[in-house]
Amino acid sequence: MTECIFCKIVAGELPADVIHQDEKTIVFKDIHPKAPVHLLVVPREHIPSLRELTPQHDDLIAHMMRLLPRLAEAQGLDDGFRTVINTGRGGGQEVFHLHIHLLGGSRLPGMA
Ligand code: DGP
Repeated sequence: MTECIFCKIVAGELPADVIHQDEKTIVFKDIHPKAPVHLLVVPREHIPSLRELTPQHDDLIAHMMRLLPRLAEAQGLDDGFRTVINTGRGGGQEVFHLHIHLLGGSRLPGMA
C-alpha cells in the first residue's frame, strides 16, 4: 500500500478539493494556501520529483505546462500568476510526488 499522500488523493482514498481532472493529472487546492488561489497540479503517475523525469514523461510535462494558463484563466487570474516546483529537501520539497504550485489572486512579492 502506498504511503504517498498525493497517490492516495489520486486514488480517491484521501479527500481533496479537486478542481480539475483529466487522464494525466489531478488538480486540487493546497491545504496550506500561500495566496488567495493556490492549486497543486499533480500527475496521476507517481514521479518523486523533477529529478526522476525521463523522455517518457515529455508528453505529460507538456500537458501540465499547457494546463497551467488554462487553470489560471478559469480561476480569474487575469493579472498573472506564479508557478513553483520545489525539488529535494534543499529546495523545500515536502511531498515527494511531483507537483506544480499555481499561485495568484494578489500581488505576489518579487523573487529578488
Ligand atoms: P512542497 O513543499 O512543494 O512539497 O509542497 C507540498 C504542498 O502540499 C504544501 O504546500 C502543502 C500541500 N499538502 C500537503 N499535504 C496535503 C494534503 O493532504 N492535501 C492537500 N490538499 N495539500 C497538501
